[in-house]
Amino acid sequence: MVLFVGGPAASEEPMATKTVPKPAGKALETPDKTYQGLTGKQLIEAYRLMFLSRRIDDREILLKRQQKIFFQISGAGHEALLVAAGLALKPGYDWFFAYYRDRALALTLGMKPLDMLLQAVGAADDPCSGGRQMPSHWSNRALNIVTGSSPTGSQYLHAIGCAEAGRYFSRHPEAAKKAPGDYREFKDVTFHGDEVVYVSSGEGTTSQGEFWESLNSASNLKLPVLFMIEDNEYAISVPCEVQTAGGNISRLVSGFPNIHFEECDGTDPVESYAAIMRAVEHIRAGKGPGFVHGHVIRPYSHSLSDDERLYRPESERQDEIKRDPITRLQMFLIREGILDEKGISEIEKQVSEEVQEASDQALAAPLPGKETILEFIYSPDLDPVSGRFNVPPAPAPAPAKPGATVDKTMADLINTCLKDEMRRDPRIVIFGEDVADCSREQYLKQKLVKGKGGVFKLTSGLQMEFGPDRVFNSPLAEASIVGRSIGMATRGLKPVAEIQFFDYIWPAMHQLRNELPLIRWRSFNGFSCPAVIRVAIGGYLTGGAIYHSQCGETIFTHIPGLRVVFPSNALDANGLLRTAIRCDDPVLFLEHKRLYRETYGRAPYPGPDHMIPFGKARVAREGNDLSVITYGAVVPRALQAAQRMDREHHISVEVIDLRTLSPYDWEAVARTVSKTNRVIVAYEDVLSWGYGAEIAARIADELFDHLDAPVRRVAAMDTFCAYQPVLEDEILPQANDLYQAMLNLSGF
Ligand SMILES: Cc1ncc(C[n+]2csc(CCOP(=O)(O)OP(=O)(O)O)c2C)c(N)n1
Repeated sequence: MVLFVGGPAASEEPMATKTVPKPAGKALETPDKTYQGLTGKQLIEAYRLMFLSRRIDDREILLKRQQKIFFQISGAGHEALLVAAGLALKPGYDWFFAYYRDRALALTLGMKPLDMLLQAVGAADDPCSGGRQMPSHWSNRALNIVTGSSPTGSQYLHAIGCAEAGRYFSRHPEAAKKAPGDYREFKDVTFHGDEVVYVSSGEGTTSQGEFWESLNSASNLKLPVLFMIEDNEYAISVPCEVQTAGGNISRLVSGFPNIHFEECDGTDPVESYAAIMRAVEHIRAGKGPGFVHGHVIRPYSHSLSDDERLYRPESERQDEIKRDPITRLQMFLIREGILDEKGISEIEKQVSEEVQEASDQALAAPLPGKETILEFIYSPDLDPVSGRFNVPPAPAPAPAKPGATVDKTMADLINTCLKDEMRRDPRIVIFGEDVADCSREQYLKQKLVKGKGGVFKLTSGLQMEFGPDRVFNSPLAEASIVGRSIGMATRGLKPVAEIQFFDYIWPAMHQLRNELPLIRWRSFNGFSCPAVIRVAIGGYLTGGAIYHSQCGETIFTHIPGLRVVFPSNALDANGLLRTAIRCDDPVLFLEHKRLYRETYGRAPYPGPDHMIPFGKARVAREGNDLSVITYGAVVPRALQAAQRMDREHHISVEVIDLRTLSPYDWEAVARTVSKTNRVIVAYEDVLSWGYGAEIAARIADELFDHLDAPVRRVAAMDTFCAYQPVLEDEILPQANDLYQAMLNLSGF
């Protein structure tokens, strides 16, 4: 008998044949017998896939040792559970957020050994990422395997958003229609009423907050999500009893309502399949999520960079090897008379040949050209900088009564933009903390309450007009708001989610830095997630203090793949928000709280189609002697200072409002600096390492010949914003600070 003992293969002989013949030998003594619904034929196929998965791992290990690939992490020991999951689910129908140990799942769903080895070598034709991601970061659009990342746990929230999107499209199939002229033109939508969204991780990852946030929402909303926990008892070197109170994740989560729970021996494909099928049945019936906790083994250390002998004694490792799923299935097949030793050897020979051939092909494959590096940071289809997004305001209607004003605040025109866009595009959903008018809808229906619609009332009336499927409150969990948006947008919805205060954006940082802007680039345009995240930002509030006054936009402009917008007035907010919604890239839309209802910058309603392209600055004030480059709430302060300079010193100051910070309008900067030869960069965030540093550095670098004076910055002090208004005034840049800087620079 050929027994597979679970060690990496030292070498594999190149094989001559190309075709994969059927296994010879004695097979299927009892062809009609099934095992928890699996036929003998399916079990033979399961064995083939499990062995194939292990052989690819072994091959990668060999290649890594030969320095032909650069990283290896194996799925060894997890194969039985994952082949069972692959057999229970439908590729291209269900959705998959798989983690790095899910090689056997990916193979069962239809990925090929060559696909995997092309990724391992980092080939141009790596179908998962075009040579950008480490091996075992699965992605395949046709199979609905959504690009995965390396951070453990962030995928859970994407699965929630994906499931919500599937449900939304099932309830509102008209929303799935393509429409020309905006992101929908490039976003195909497929959905099925009984689809399952699979998401997996190891047991260590269940320590992440994102796992708990996702369980909370899946359970509460009865979402069709299959949670798969592959418990190999270790997270690198940390054992499960250190990760999880009581040492068993099933016990901890058992109180969540609506979930069907299963705990199984994940080294046994038959038991695993039965457990997964029961969970899948519950999910497809619309009863809620399933949770399968499979106990597996990890015979190859965490990764090739880890040596588990440093923290696991030999006795423990030997015990584990006795549970090797490949050996177990092999013995099962023989015992049950499904396949004999000859048949098994035949399968193993075929698999070895296939892997050898794929490996040879991958090693000969062309590498990615350096010219591809910047491809797919943003949408290749729709450029929000282009003239296509330039739609001037419609003419303002005459005031109803003489003397009455038609001017609207920034808050009004953001609200109006959301309403107009929601009427136009049924794929838009709005959610966040407190954004609904009233979660207990009956109060609205009975007219017992007026409704809230956001702590700043920016989403007021939206739930009443568009209903709770499209406008709803989220749990108080910022990572979840952004993570769910990513899952929704990946499926084709357009979430316009709200983070209530910029000060509380940080729990979502992982999603904003490592996921949202990377989906397109890391999948080589396989997936995209053009979500809009609106955030109330900034100080000058008198009493906002530290945690209601923060800026910090620079941290986000530092992220490739994310558009960052920061309007200073009502009309721009309206036109830029519409561009954000209609475009095909993820956008962080920063709304200054102090500007929401200012008298400054009010404007008439510009109609339902007004758009401003990104990366086009506005000359807020023409001038000849000195330039101020700024944005947000510093714009009105700079204008005030400029007027005073004119009044008191006849010095004419030009004020440039950047409007969008990434991309930004370098041409406008160059134009004004070449004209006035003196420049201040002004911003509300702390001075050091702020947004102005980049602009000032580039001016010094590229416009040195045009400068008659050093580039100056005016910004907040390098501290936090204090509560007491006397301190706040001192800390944040005021019109007088700008005036002093202008005076000083003009005399340089
Ligand atoms: C957020 C995050 N923190 C740390 C890591 C480094 N890391 C990679 S895998 C891993 C252990 C994961 O353990 P577990 O979830 O049990 O899965 P297993 O690898 O055992 O299958 C760690 C700490 C990471 N990738 N992401």
